[in-house]
Amino acid sequence: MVCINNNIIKKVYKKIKEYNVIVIARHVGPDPDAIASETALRDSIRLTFPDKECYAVGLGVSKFKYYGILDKIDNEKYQDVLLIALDCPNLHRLDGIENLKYKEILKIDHHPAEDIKGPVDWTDDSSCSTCQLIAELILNSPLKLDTKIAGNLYLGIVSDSDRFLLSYTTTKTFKIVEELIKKSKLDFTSIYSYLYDRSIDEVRFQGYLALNMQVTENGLGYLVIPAEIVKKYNVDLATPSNLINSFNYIREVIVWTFITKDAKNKSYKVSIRSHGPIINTTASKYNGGGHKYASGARLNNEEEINNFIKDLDLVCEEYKRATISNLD
Ligand SMILES: [Mn+2]
Repeated sequence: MVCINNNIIKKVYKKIKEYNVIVIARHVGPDPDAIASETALRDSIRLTFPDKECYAVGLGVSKFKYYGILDKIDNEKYQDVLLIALDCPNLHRLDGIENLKYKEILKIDHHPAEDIKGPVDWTDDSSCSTCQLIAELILNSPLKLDTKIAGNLYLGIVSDSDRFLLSYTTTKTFKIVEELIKKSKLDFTSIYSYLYDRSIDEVRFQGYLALNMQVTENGLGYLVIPAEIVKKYNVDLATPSNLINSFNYIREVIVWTFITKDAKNKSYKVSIRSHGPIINTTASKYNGGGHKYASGARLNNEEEINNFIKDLDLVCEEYKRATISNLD
């Protein structure tokens, strides 16, 4: 049976009802789940409570403009607002809240809990996405739904679960998606292009990644990508992490990572995926963190790169050894 979190949903709804001004924020460098959850929740609050002021803040990303335009507000103008943090467990990674005088913080997130802790906190790392939680909230409270809101939530769920492929996709995910589509009459197959449309430059860059990825005996796939390559293929720093899920289901690879030179910040941006070993503990040793099987990190120099690769390789080796001894 699918269990709906009615208790916390009631508390979240009550908090939203209590405030006249609500600011919704999500993590820096947003993905579709982060952007779609904030615009969907904003639009639902506006639809339900036309007299409230509700804003979704943070830097806009032009390729995500389908999900809705983000709000530019004067943060110092507002007092006593409710800040809703979505898809982000750390205060310092919330985008667009500098100098905002918020009275309380309400968090809805599917990452393991970190420093954000408000009086109402809905953290559920068994949920495939923040959009799944927002859909659960809207479907089980007086908050209103329309086709556009449902479309945003659907794409956020599809994106973060990698098309229902990742292990935190559950029967609850399907139940919520079914209800979302039924209730809104969403024509869901017509909106996939907003998620999957890409340029030939990106496809060619994916070819570069495939040709150049190193694979160790223990099943670690890794590649350090120089800034010149990113430039040569006319892609950007975010492209390797956008493409990393495409390298799942390679027989010889159990953990894979792309390490991209970030010339502007004089460091390296790291994305890691796994279909076995837990990797967020290694990520947290290198200025990062995230989910058990999908994490990110930051490296500062070549020595750190070498140590990081060695550590991950060891994680793979230990995992392989444990799996083999389980078979004995
Ligand atoms: Mn997410």
